[in-house]
Amino acid sequence: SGQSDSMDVQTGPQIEDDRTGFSIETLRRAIADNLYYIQGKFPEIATQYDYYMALAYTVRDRILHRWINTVKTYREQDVKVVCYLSAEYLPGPHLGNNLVNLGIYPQVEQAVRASGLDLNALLAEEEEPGLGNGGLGRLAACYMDSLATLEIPAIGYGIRYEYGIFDQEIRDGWQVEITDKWLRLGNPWEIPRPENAVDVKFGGYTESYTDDQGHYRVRWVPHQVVKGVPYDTPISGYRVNTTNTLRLWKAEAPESFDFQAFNLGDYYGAVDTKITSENLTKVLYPNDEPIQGKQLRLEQQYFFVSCSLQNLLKIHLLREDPLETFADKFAIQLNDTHPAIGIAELMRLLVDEYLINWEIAWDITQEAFAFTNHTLLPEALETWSLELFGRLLPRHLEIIYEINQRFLDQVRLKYLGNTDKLAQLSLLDERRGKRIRMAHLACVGSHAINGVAALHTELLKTGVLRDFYELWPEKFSNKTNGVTPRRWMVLINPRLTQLISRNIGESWIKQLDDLRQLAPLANDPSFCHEWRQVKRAVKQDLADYIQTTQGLTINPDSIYDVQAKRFHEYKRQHLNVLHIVTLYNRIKHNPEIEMTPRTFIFGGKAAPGYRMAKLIIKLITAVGDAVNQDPDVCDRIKIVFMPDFNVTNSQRIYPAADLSEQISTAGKEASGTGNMKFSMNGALTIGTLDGANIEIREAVGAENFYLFGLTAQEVADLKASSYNPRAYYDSNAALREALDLISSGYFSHGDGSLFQPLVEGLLHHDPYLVLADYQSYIDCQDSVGQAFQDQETWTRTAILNVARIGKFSSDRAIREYCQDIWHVDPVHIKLEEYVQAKA
Ligand code: NBY
Repeated sequence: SGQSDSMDVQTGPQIEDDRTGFSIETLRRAIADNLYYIQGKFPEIATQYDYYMALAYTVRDRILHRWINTVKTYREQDVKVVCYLSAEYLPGPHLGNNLVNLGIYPQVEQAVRASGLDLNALLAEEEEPGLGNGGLGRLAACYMDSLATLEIPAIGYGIRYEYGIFDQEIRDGWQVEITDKWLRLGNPWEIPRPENAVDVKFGGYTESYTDDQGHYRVRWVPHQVVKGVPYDTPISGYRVNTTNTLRLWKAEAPESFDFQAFNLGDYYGAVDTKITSENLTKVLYPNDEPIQGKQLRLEQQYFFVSCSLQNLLKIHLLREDPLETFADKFAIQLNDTHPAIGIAELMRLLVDEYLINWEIAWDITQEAFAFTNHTLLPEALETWSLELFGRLLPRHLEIIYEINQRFLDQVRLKYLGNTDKLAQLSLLDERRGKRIRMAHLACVGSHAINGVAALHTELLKTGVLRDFYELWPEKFSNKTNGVTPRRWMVLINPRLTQLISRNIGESWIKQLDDLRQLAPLANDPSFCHEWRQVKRAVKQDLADYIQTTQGLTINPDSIYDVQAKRFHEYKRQHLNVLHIVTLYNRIKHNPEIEMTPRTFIFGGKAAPGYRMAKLIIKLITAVGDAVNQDPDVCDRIKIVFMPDFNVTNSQRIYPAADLSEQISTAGKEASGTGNMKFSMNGALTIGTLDGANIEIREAVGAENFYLFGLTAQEVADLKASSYNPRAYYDSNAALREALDLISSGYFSHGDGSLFQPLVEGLLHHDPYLVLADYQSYIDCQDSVGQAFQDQETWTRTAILNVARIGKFSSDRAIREYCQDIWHVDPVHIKLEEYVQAKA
């Protein structure tokens, strides 16, 4: 398995090294050593967390060996490197994933048992780095996994937030936010590299000067300087030696500034600088839409992008490559517009600091950058006011003016006299105060632009980016998202993994299309029986967990109907609630009614300032309180809200789901990635023709997918023809009854006002067409309920879903990025004997 390429060459008696060996005894001794020498503890006083740390360091040592060989090889071979720029990463807990990738899960399990411990208990001790909001941050993590597994040289650059996404608690049915102190007990997976710190400038002014050769130059005199310190985390690949780097930047005060203040006797000023500097990377903004006008957010973006680009230039020059070849050595991917300031920053570095002329610098920049868009909601496109931007980044504002002027000159040639086109394409939005459009900057400065699902890319071309598509159709391509099967199948669903591998071997873990070999087994009764047993066991696990954590009893034979994702009106968790209330009304009207038992499981966070999203959470818990207790219901319906949906908690949920709710208004969800995780674990999908749902349905077959709702085109048409939600209410008795029950105060102790904003919003505005899709959704859910009665057919359908889901591996997505956008090739990493490596 490539664990020790050159070790077998050695002859003679051999004791495995404590830091590289894989035998159970060596691992056991390494854990004991690390407990003693790293944690400074002995068994009598060691906590589970101490043992987790000891084990984490044991695994890290094995990874380090591969990591160092990887870095060495990249240096020596002068390879082209992918640089993924993302303000967010949600890697999830590292330990279990690294055990899977290294192929030492069984050995470590035994070594831990030999130490009198339980591996699952130790795994549960890890605090996950919640350095992202949702899909966008998790996508970055899946892509880092696939890059390493495909042996592609890559660096992920981001921000080391001291506080990640808040922990969610539910109190009295409402979301309460708790600060996420994930670094409190230390982080064994990161290595600080203070020697590679860089300075980042902010504020001040620019001035021009003439250099020795008589060239006109600009110098930026900043008001403040912040130091960026990199913290590196190894990203292992699956059963390969390749171990890439996730480099996250922490902001600190630069020493020189402190000294200045101290010398002047300004102690408070010095400490103050330190505090303001460190504030920069203190906390992740918990919004999954741009935050209007928050200076600190722009500071975060510029900070990590400047650190990263300075770092790349340093690497490039260390290799003694000329600057002109920069784009041959680095492919820089912008994960949404959050790092788009990088385009102006690379121009500044090349033109002002490295004295390259503008045209050459611009060619390098355009060739290096590529841009991924993740949203279709026009209100979610990032813009910055000129005033704020110019105050913080005066030189970048000048550079953006220059980029814009040259760009618009080009546009003018193409669209003679068409001033509307100029205004539409400009990097500056001249309406509603002057603002910089970051998506326009990203498009102009990149050689490639992509959406994240086929429909999304098509809608970009005809919607928010249509003018750019008209100008440069060749820049556009689709890259449908994918997720890593290592974490989302192998790690989280060992039962299913073993069943699959016992039948078709293990190749699917790296070649997910090989799951196709399962298709014939869908007709094999004994395989189907085993599949059902696996599902049943996994559902029992979740039932046990819910019993222990919430004291709620759920029925593992009921349909687990799951909606787990951020709370957003366009994702329509409230449509799901209307279905629940409709079923409840049916029971109240006819207590004897036949109904397939269902457990509705919700999970997800709302942005702290998003009132409607928080009210929808309250509605779910309120309906749950009423329905779960009602003796008439007789356990036919149960509602569970799983608090604090994050990577760790999601890992219990995906494997247990029977039904995956992907019910966004068509044309609003760029792709979705949870939809893929559910399908991979054998859930059937109920969904609209939105995002990647469309491609999932195509892949698994229309007959194996529960489709409902308006199409994106029908949504657009209905909105254009003055949609009247009230008419649906008036003409649909069940819908009316459901909404009336909510307004009546039935779920709010008689308080008829609590859910008014929600109900009134639906009746009078309903921007996401909940009422228009209601009946179609109910009908579809009724057929789901029917279908679940026939377990044989249901299981067959689930197996076919898994057999045909191969396309949605992030390996496929990354291969497409490599071929079409980055033009990078795999680099095989051989392991040197580590004693030699050290010498
Ligand atoms: O990106 C999500 C999309 O909604 C989803 O459809 C897609 O599958 C996924 C991956 O492509 N977008 C998303 O998660 N966005 C954010 O989390 C986000 C975070 C911060 C900001 C904007 C969006 N921000 O402006 O600060």
